[in-house]
Amino acid sequence: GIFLIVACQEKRVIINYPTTDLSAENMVPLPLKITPTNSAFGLDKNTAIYTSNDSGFEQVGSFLSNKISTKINLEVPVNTTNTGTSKIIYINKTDSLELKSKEAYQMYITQDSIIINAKTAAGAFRGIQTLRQIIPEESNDTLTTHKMWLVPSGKILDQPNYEYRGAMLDVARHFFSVGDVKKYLDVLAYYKFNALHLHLTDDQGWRIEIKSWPKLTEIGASTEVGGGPGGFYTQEDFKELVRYAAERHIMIVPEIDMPGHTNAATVAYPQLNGNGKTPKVYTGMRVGFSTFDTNKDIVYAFVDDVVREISAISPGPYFHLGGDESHVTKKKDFKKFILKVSKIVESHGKTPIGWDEIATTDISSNAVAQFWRSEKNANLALDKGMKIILSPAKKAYLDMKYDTLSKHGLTWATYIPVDSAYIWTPETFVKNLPKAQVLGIEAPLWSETISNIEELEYLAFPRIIGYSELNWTIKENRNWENYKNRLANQAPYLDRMNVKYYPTKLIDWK
Ligand code: TNX
Repeated sequence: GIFLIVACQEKRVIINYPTTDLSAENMVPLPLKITPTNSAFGLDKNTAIYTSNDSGFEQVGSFLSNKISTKINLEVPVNTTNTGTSKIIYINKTDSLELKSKEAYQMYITQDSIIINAKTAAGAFRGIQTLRQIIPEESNDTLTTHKMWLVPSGKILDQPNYEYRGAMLDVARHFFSVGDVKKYLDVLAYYKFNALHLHLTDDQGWRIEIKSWPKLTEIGASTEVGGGPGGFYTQEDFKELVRYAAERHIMIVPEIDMPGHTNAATVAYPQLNGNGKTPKVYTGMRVGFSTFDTNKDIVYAFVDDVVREISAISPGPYFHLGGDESHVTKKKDFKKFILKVSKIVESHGKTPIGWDEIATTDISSNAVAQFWRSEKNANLALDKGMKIILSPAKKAYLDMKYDTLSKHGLTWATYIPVDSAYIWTPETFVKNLPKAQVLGIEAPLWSETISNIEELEYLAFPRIIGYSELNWTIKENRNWENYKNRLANQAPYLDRMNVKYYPTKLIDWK
């Protein structure tokens, strides 16, 4: 609009920019369509950001300004009334027909301006991640006397391959602080993820305050795998994580794993226990030994309280009820429990998600099955018309070791080196997979073998960056050789973020 006109009337020196190639930039995930025009936008002290008059778009503008400042130490004002600026980055809300999804965006980069068009603030937010990636680390213009960062010109049209692009973090086996999770969220946002699933409870710990059942955290949060101190999020902590994630257009998906994986809950409240043994604190790594008593009313009253309290502080559409590895729950009890709990979840306004075992029950087709191990269960879910999330352990488990030398991780599914994590086709991974029934890929990070942020980063990075591309970039545009080079060039960003990624020899790190 108006700022564009002002900028164009501004007298400016015509600079002969070097020839550039926007399509050769190291963008991850790779955008849908890139059309280079071989010139450049010179980002400098005369640049200002303007946004549509919409609070979501204004927030995106401020976010971009902050990130430019931390990357290249340049202050770019947002929606300033000072007319001394001659170049603009415009973040614009529009209904262009070319934008096919809420998260789609267009970016037009010319000598005078960068215009990012999106239907929603989420789309604009995805767009500014791309822009962050193509701003050079160092001032690289030799023709001006002041510092200038040349952004290659051209047009980008971009949209996600899948609507749900997730990471999961197990904070139950080992607890991770609010600060750790925020750091993870920062990097997930840069690679266009939009969901963080928190595995909040398991045999070893209960990690979220429930006001109506206080012993869950007073007793159930007191330890973790290996006997360390454990920990938990207060509801205020959780709200802060939700807020921080929302600022990055990422939804938090809370998981309370049941009826198995419930030892910590039953240590706090033995009346919930259904395995016939006296519950004791557990700090080992076995699975499948615990269960709620699925025949007691008190258990369903408990679940209702827990789901209500968490749903009240989770604005996202989903609630994950677990359902995996309930090896000591009778089959018929498991079926009854999952059905009842899924109805409780729906009664609190949320769509249930569960691990693929839930497809063996009569759960409604509105529920989502997370395929982790059983292709048979995945097919059951698809036959019922359920949507699925793809987390196949052999390809997408971040807790699998890279190779025999890995310092952390498990091996039960396989080894997953960085190339193997990228080279697979989620679109055809399950037989007869209708694309419309796939929400997207989620990469789980189970934490039996990791107890701090550095160890988390060792397993998550760089593999999770590959999942961002499988999730965002269409199959036809994905290619390992090409990705490999773009991944190598993520090193300066990861270093700046102090992310201790595993420096695999498969990549020629820059
Ligand atoms: C299986 S994946 C589990 C988790 C473990 C993980 C370790 C799933 C739904 N259940 O309880 O942490 O393996 O890789």
